[in-house]
Amino acid sequence: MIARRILLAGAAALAVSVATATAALAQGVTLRSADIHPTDYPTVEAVRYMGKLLEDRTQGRIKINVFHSAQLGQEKDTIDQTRFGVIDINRINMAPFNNLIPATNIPSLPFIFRSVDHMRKAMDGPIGDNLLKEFEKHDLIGLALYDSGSRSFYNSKRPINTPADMKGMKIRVQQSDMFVALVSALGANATPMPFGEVYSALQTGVIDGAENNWPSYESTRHFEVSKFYSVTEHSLSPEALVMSKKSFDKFNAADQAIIKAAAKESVLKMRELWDAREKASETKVKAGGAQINQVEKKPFIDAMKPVYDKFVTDPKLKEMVAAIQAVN
Ligand code: GTR
Repeated sequence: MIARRILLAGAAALAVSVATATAALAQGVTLRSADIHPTDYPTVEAVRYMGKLLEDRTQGRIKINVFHSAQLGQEKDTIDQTRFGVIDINRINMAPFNNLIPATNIPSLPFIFRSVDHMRKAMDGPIGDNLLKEFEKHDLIGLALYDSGSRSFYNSKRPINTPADMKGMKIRVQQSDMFVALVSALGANATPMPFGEVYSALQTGVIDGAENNWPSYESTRHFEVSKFYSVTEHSLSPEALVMSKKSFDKFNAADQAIIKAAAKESVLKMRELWDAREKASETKVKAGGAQINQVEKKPFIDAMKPVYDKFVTDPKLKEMVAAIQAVN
């Protein structure tokens, strides 16, 4: 009897909470999404596009508000906030996840992808899907993978032609042990630092250089204080679009499917914006005085081999590397 009453009370409470949640969702929710990039950056625009799709497909019940320009914090700090559900959606590079989720090291590895096409093919297929699933163990839903072009070194001292040119240089890296190892393998001193601190660190000489793709080198205006851009294209570390599992679980299965589909569809939009922005950024930095030099990649590839030995240790990661290499 008592048990039955408790059961009924429990069921009633559950019904109330479901009703409250449903009412809230019926009225509409605006998901908070984080990005460190400025408002016109392709990643920001792509998540806004995803929001538009959601709004259209749910008659305005689900919207996204993108807090750009690091309004919600630097990338590493926003990871925990997303896991706890304070931030609903987060667009972050793979690198700040490297220490937390071992599989994310693989697509960040130096020269793992032969080209942008190779990266897109690998990330669009089962390898990318499995990678996205890895986030779930950490209270995150992996929604999609975005392009991030290719990262190259830039510095204020001299053009880099060979790894020897980097000896002793202080190079900023993302907060990832793998990136520290990658730069150390070239004989430079790796300095992990949040993105937002790099401009003044370059300007004051705390660091000699950093590494990034064309759009980030341009949007941050790093080219003003670090004019030698050497096209090493050593990492194609993609961007991850993740959602807090706590936030995701508040939706019913139908809405969850709509969210996942909208995220996937934003990938193509992102690529269109990205390809255009890369070209525009390259032109802009050149006009702004950046000195670009091409490099022979082989010595860099050889010097970075030890990074694989250090980070590709367990069989699952080895399999992932082999699977990526096997993609044509
Ligand atoms: C950019 C990337 C950012 C961030 C940044 C960095 O290319 O889009 O998410 O990782 O690089 O170097 O910190």
